[in-house]
Amino acid sequence: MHYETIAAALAPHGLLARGGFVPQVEDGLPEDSTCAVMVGNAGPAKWQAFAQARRDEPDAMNRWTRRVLDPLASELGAQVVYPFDGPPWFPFQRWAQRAEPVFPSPIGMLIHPEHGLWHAYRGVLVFRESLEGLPERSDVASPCESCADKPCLRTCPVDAFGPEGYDVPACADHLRRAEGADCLELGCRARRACPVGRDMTYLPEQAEFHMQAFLGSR
Ligand code: B12
Repeated sequence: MHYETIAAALAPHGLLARGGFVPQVEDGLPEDSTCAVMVGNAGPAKWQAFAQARRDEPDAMNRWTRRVLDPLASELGAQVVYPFDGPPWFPFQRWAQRAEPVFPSPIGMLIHPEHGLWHAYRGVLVFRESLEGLPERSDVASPCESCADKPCLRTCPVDAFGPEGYDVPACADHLRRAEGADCLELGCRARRACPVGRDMTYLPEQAEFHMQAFLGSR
């Protein structure tokens, strides 16, 4: 199987092959696997595919993801593992850092040099056979290293991102109040303050969907 075949199968669904890694025993993936390919999204492309295919159901994005990736994995001869199956959660952010140049940002999410903070993961395809054409992880620095200003740490209206990590209750309480409408409807203000990958910013309806899902999960 060639990596480009996997990327081509994902593309009609607005999804990207986002590099791969060689599973180790501690990753908790099937023992006979030799290669894992991260599946994710960046910018509005996945939203556009999802909006056309979505059903009126609870947990709509995750269910759509299963409807897309379960059959695609069988066609490709792979198994699929999802970021939303848990707890315990599979360590998607750790895997992502092995697969491609993404780095922890000051607000916890991983930053990508081109997609900025406007990207996420929808699954990992796990292969028994070895793959051809797997891209090597490129060796670039985190864009946060050269960002002196760090507007992401100064924009949250309730200072949810601090040295102690992410204050989830403070963020969620704010989103439930009238003053939180901006974060709820357009997406996290700290995320929007980041200068990297501005052209990849989620669409307002996409951002609101994710913020509502976050509130609904609590
Ligand atoms: C539990 C969880 C949450 C919890 C707790 C987050 C926290 N305080 O860590 C809650 C519900 C609050 C949450 C919220 C959000 N989350 Co969340 N979440 C997860 C989940 C399911 C498990 C994380 C975990 O504990 N893993 C277990 C450990 C062992 O794995 P790990 O990879 O080594 O852990 C890393 C994280 O804990 C991370 N981390 C530490 N502090 C923070 C803070 C934040 C805000 C985030 C996002 C991550 C993070 O650092 C660790 C080392 O790399 C992951 C999916 C997954 N399976 O990884 C998504 C995930 C981390 N979330 C994600 C996102 C996008 C969000 C939201 C921004 C969603 C939104 N609204 O758009 C919000 C944040 C709210 C906001 N202000 O916008 C993305 C991050 C993508 C990226 N670019 O890095 C993930 C990977 C899901 C995905 N499908 O891609 N999330």
